[in-house]
Amino acid sequence: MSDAPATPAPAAPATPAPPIVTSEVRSGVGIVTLNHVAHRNALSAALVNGLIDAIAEFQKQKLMAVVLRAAPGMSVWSAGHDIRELPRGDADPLGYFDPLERVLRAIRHYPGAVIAMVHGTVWGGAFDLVASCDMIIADETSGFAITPVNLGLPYNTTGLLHFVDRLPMNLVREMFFTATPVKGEDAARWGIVNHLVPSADLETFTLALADGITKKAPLALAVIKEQLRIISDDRPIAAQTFERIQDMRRVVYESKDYEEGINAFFAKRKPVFKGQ
Ligand code: YXS
Repeated sequence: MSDAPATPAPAAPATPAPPIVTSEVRSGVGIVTLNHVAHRNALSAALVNGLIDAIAEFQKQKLMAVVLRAAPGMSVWSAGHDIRELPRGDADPLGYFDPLERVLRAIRHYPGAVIAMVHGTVWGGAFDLVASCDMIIADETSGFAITPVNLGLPYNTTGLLHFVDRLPMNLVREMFFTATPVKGEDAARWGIVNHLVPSADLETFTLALADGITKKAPLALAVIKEQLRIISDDRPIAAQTFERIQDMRRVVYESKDYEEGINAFFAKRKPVFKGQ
């Protein structure tokens, strides 16, 4: 018998990771599914680019309704901006070309209805994302938290306007100052979500709403959506005021508190903020 070492059997090819964004068309409705389970659908550049590509493809197909959802069974719809990709104090964390800002604009400019179907919790920039959709349909497992004060991050003015447009200022302040998740039933009572339905009915309800929209006049719907965007987005602001806001925000994202907020997240500990 040969004493040559047995040659190890070739390793089985690693099973490829499932795509973090999938899309399909069901009776004229575009459906995008966020599927990065390991990172709770954190809005990384890779996930956002997949989302933007899917939306662009639906626009090519002239679909009048798009549904954004998380993969079935995920208890987190999205954990918000990918904290791993946030700049560390040397740049505006929510600059114009940031992936989160790019996808918010893609949703707000889409010439049809973009509907967020929410099962599970929505955090930080993902709340801005679903709030930038035309409608939110959620179930009893949903919760919505806007969390810059947990990180020491200065939210941007465009983002603040997305919330001020939808809610009374006292509710906007409570959400931003406490970063406490607003539970589905309160989100419905506050008007954050259009409809709160039992999770067993969420998909059927949402697709039926989307299906109804696909039967309407596409040109009128696209123009009305763009008019509503212009009315809400195009607010004049004095150049000096904008420069003052940017300088105030720079002090925050260059602060030790912002660095502490990010470090604490990765160390999986509570941050200790010192106002510096
Ligand atoms: O440690 P591994 O590698 O397993 O990864 C963990 C987390 O690090 C990762 N993960 C994230 N990675 C990048 N960015 C995130 N936002 C993020 N969230 C989570 O996912 C893996 C599983 O996380 P884990 O163990 O905590 O999951 P869980 O099921 O126990 O808890 C789920 C959450 C969402 C409650 C928890 O992950 C969490 O609290 N995540 C942070 C939520 C958050 O604060 N998001 C705001 C991001 S900043 C943002 O959106 C805006 C800029 S702002 O700050 O202004 O609102």
